[in-house]
Amino acid sequence: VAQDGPPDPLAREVLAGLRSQPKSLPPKLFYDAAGSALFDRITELPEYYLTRAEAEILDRHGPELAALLGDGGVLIEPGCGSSVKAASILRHLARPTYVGLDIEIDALTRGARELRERVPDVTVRSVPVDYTAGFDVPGLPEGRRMAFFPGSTIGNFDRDDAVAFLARLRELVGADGVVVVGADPWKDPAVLRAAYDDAAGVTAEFNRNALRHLVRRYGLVLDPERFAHEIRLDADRRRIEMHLVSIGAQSWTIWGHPVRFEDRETIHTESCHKWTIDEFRALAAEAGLRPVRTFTDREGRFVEHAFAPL
Ligand code: AVI
Repeated sequence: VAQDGPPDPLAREVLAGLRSQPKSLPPKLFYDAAGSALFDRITELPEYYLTRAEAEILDRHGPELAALLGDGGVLIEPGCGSSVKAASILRHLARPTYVGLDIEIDALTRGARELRERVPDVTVRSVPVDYTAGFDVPGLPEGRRMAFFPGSTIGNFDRDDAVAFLARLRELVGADGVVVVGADPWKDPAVLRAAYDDAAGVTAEFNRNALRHLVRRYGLVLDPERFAHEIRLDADRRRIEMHLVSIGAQSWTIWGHPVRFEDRETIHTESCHKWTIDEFRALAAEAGLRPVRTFTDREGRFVEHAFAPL
């Protein structure tokens, strides 16, 4: 176990979060290889409607979204996720270009390969950047641009950060570009609760993986099993919070610093914002974006927003 202070920027962030009140950890800690595999399992859970609802929208309205970009257009995806989503737009276009931005080289390589299989006509460019730290993408090809940010990942940003991020996407696409964002609106609390606290306990494991990741990556001595998964719904702030609740009082020493937990004290690990269509449009307006098309699935559970610069 390292005793000489936090060894890298992520470790410094972790220590600061655990020594603040209330305690928190950054959600990016979920996503080591094990956490990414757990997230893939979440997207297939019966309770986690988001991925299926969005797939239905993209499948049905792919041609209309593609028409907003046009032949020869450039689709830019920060944090390239499932290539199925981008393919459902690009396969309707001639000579499209896909630009994936991701810090994980493996994700970029896999995404590029899968996309080429799905859309033979596509030109793929992979840019290894941490898109959360701002992005400057030099040498983008000519053509109209669409920034594509599906999956309700925007909901994992706090409101001000979401506005700032959308403003960056607006700049990236330029005056005649399009910004397409998937957002999950507030709905029946029982449906939301089940989506983030599934019967099989996969989301609980995903949440605990933030701690397991710390153990694996830094060799910290702590027991993830001594934390319970808890979600809190906050209707006023339109969000679900994920927490890890300490089972009993416990003390850790992290990089030479003591971290103490009272019984039932929590670590806030993630917020998932659920903005309604109007709330999300208001937020996008603050980022200088106006709605051009809005698509929902048949049951109205999920929304794909298309915006243009104001
Ligand atoms: C990645 N993100 C959109 C997921 C969400 O629904 O906010 C992360 C997640 N957290 C718990 N379940 C899934």
